[in-house]
Amino acid sequence: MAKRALITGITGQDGSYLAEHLLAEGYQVWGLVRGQANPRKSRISRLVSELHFVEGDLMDQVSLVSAVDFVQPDEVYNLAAISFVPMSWQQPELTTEVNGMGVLRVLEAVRMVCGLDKSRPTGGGGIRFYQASSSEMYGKVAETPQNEQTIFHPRSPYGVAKTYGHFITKNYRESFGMFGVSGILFNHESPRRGAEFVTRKITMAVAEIKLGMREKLYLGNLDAVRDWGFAGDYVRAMHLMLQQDTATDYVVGTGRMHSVRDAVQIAFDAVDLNWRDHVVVDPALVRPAEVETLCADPEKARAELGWKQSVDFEELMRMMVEADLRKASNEHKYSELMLAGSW
Ligand code: NAP
Ligand code: F7E
Repeated sequence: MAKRALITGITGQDGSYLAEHLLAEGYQVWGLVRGQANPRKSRISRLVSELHFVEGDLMDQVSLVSAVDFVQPDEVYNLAAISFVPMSWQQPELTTEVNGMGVLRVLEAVRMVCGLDKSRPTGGGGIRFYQASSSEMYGKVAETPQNEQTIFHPRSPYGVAKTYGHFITKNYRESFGMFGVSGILFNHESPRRGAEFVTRKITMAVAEIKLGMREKLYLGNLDAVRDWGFAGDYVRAMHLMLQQDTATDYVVGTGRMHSVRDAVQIAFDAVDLNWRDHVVVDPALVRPAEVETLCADPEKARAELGWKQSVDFEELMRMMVEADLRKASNEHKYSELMLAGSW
């Protein structure tokens, strides 16, 4: 019988790649969705006929228990979150509820459906659980590169909430013997990345500037350094973590550092434009407390999972520019036809 996976956050960037990967691996894939007709207007619209959906929200414990009980999954991937760091300063309480307490609620749903008793740890239960932890937990980094032992010093309400989610997953592993793992994933991007994140903001702007649709790109801290990889590669690591004999946490990243300025340079070079003619630094986009540098040490994932990335940073940025050029030129042609009255 096909294994069943339940993905929270299936409509997000990672959820869409993970759903494709698990379908290709022969899984029956269920997505937890919220809101009316949500899957039909999202990144997974073309997969809708191959997927199954169940309603639920990380803010609503009962909905999560019902969803896990209804699906009876072999594996739960908890990807749902408020994932844009600046939003966590605007709405810290909501971010903490979803990214922190939300993890506890999913773990409780799994524990209850597995029948794990709080007073009598039973050593597991049938459902394996993946938590989407983040390199933002390292924040003001204690050492470079960061590995599974590096201490956390989060710098945003997002990072603090993710740190709670990380430790409560570890605690359920230690308290109940639950097969719960956290993937500490560094930044990963793709043509499906949300438009608010810096790589996609850059590649969308480059496409529009190249097509004459706008002149300027406003950015914040160009000196920030990240370890950026391709989302399609990172979802393979999530799946591998749940196929191991023992549950343990893994860092996933490339081990390479690039600045926001490097990302800008590569993207503008891809269309033969000089970024200095177009990029404007807007101090309003600088964060209250910045994570200056991040760099993964993915040795454990390489050695134990056999995981490695297939796309390097330059290829990734060019892939995103090309995708945004195609998208913007289609929209451009469409609006020109509309203006000419011939549509
Ligand atoms: P994303 O594109 O922003 O997707 C977030 C998902 O969470 C969406 O499907 C959204 O659903 C869902 N969601 C938000 N609030 C919810 C709630 N209250 N109940 C149920 N679902 C809710 O994020 P992503 O880039 O795919 O990231 C996936 C996960 O990995 C997140 O937990 C993120 O924090 C973490 N992470 C990401 C990165 C990265 O570089 N991408 C790195 C480390 C960790 P709607 O469609 O309904 O809004
Ligand atoms: O910022 C700088 C900004 O918003 C990257 C999420 O997936 O990865 C992501 O979080 C850097 C920061 O991602 C702009 O200050 C400069 O230093 O693309 P980002 P993030 O904050 O690193 C982690 C691992 C996650 O877990 C998160 O969910 O770029 N930057 N100028 C800018 N960033 C943005 N967004 N916009 C700018 O104009």
